[in-house]
Amino acid sequence: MDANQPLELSPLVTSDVNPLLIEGLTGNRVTFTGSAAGDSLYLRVNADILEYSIDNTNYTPVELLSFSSQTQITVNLLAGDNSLFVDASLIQALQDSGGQASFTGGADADTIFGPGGVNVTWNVTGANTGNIAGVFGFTETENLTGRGNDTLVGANQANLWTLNGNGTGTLNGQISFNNIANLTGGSVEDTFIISDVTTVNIDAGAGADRFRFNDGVNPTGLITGGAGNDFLDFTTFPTAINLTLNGADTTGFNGTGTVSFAGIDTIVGTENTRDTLTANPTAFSESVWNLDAEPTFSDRTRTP
Ligand SMILES: [Ca+2]
Ligand SMILES: [Ca+2]
Ligand SMILES: [Ca+2]
Repeated sequence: MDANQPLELSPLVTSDVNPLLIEGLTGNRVTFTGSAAGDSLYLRVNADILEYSIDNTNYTPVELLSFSSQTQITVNLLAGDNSLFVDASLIQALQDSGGQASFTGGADADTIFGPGGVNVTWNVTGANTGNIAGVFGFTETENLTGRGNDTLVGANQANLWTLNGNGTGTLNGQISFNNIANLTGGSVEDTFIISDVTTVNIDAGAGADRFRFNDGVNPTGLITGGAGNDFLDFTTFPTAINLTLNGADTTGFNGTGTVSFAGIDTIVGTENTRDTLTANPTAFSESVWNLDAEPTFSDRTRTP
């Protein structure tokens, strides 16, 4: 959906997507209310004044509103496939002032487009709920689109992540995300199913986390298991893998090869008999291989 989307609609429809209401405006509060159809709203701050637009071309200042710790900007776009575009200048103004903003997508599929020019953290705290950088909350939101080197953080619950493109995927089947460079799991089990080529850095956080590689690999992104017994699982990977263990710390082994990884404790190979696992001879003073039915490697401190 591009910035000019409302202009592509026929004139008959345009009048129905424009009735954006500005309500409850005081010195520190304002509410934007959309229509029952799909609405687009662009928010930015220019010279300390909040400005809004429906087409990213014509902006209207909200001069009565000033930024302080009391500031509350509420956006409720009601039903329809809504799009909210949050400029970096607004995130900055909220962070500087201690003010807050919130977005309610309403029914249907709603998208937040994050700020460009800065790297922000998107925190998902529940079903279709979370915040950007702790200052811009959202609920009833189905799609998150990052810009730049953004990070998406899952809640401290069992999470299921699917990656089906570069920086693109879903979280718990509820939120889809695009153009996200870094994913951070919660404190318990996160499962990442990687089904396309990605270059995302993934830190699964604490808990017993699993990275399952289907058709996809992560050629330049780093896979970090963190604390807990974390799995690299190539059971359904279509070709042989080659991995080299380069070291270990208290969170597990790190290495390179088909994927680059750290904090990993268990590796499950493919069905292919040509998988290789190599221990970098300069990395370990002791290498103990136990080649029984469930082979193990140990440097006598950690066993994957
Ligand atoms: Ca709407
Ligand atoms: Ca985790
Ligand atoms: Ca680990």
